[in-house]
Amino acid sequence: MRDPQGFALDTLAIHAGQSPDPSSGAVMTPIVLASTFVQDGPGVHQGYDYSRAGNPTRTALEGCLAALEGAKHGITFGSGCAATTAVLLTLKTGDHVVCGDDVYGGTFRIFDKVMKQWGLSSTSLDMSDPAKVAAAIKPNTRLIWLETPSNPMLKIFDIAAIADVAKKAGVMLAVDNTFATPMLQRPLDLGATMSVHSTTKYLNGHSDVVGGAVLTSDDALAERLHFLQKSVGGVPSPFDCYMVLRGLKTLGVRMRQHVEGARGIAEFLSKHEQVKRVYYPGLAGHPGHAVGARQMRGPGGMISFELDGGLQAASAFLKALEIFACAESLGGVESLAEHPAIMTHASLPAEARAALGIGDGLIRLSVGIEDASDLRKDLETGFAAARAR
Ligand code: P1T
Repeated sequence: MRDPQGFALDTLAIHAGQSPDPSSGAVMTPIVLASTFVQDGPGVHQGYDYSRAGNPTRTALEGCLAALEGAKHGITFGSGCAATTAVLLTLKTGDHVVCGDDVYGGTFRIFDKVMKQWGLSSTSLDMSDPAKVAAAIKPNTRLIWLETPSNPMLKIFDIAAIADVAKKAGVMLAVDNTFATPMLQRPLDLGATMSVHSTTKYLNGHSDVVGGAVLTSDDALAERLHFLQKSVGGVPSPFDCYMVLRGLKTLGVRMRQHVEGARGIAEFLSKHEQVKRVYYPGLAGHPGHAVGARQMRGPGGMISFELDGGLQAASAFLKALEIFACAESLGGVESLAEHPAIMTHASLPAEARAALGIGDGLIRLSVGIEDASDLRKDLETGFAAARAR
C-alpha cells in the first residue's frame, strides 16, 4: 500500500506497510532472516546494512502498526517491556514521571526496580480526575504514563483531558494501548504523544509471539527511539514480526468478537450470586463507562471480577475451568483466566495491591473468541467448584 491515508482500519490491518515482494511478486511479506546485507561499496546499500539497525520484515510491521494508530512512525521491540524501557530511556537521570496507579506489574517493576536506580523518579496516582494529574506534575516531570483500560482493574482515564494537561505542562503523554488496540481506541487522535503496545497480546492475537511497539508522530522522539532500538538492541526477530503482521490481518474481526463475547460474560457475571463486583467498562455502572464510550469504539475483551470466598474459592474456580486456561497474558483467540495478586501483579507491594482492590478473590479474564455459551458453561463449572470447596 503506497499511501495509507483515507483507508479504514480493517483495510489498513491487511495492507498497510506491505506491498508485493518486487523480486518475486509474493503477496505475503517475506521473512527476511538475513542478519546482514550486501553493500556495493562501503556505505552504499539498499537501505539495510545490519538487521539490528533495520530489517525489511520489521519495516513492514512498523508501517502497518503506525498506519493503524494514525502515527507517522513505528518502532518495534522484542517485548512490551522492552518498548516501555525504550520510552523511559528517552528520559535522563533526575527526570520525573507521573504514572497511572493501575499498570501491568512488569511495567511497575521497570519503574521501581530498574529505572529508579538510574535516578528516574515517579508518582503513581488514579488519573480519573485530570486535575489531580496536573497537580502531580513537578518542574522535572517529563512524561505522563498511563494504561486505559488499565491492567487489571479496567480503569478508564480520559486521554484527551490528560493530553491537555500534558500539553500545558510541556510533557509527553504515553498511553499503553495494549488492552484496547487501535481498533477500539487511537490515543494519538486524542492528543497523546505516543501509543505503546505489548504486541504479544491482541495485535498478534494467537499467544505465540512476545513483542512490543511504540507509535508516534513526533519526529524527534521517533528518531531517538530508532536510535535506542538500534543501540540498546531489544529488537524483535523477523519471524516474530511476520507473525504479528499475519495476526494483524484479522485484528478487526477478532476485536469485534472479543467485545461481543466479553459484553455477554460481563452481564452474566454481574448477575451471579457468587460475584461481589465486576470490573468491565462496558457495564453502565462502571465509573469510567461514559468516558470509555466516548473515547473507545468498544469496551474490549478484558474483565476482572471479585469472587466470593477469597483465595480458596478463586483457586478452586481457576483449577476447574476447562476452556479458560489458567495462565498469564491476554488477547489471544483462546480464553485465559488468571489471579492477578499471585500471578501478573505479584511485583506490586501488598499495600499497593490492596489499595487498588487486587485482592485474593480477584480474577481476570481474557475473553477469547470461542462460542459464548461454551464459555459461560465453563465459568459455571468454575463457580460450582468454588461453591464445593
Ligand atoms: O509481556 P510483554 O510483551 O513484555 O508486555 C508487557 C506488558 C505491557 N503492557 C501491558 C498493558 C501488559 O499487559 C503487558 C504484559 N501483560 C501480561 C503479561 C499480563 O498477563 O497482564
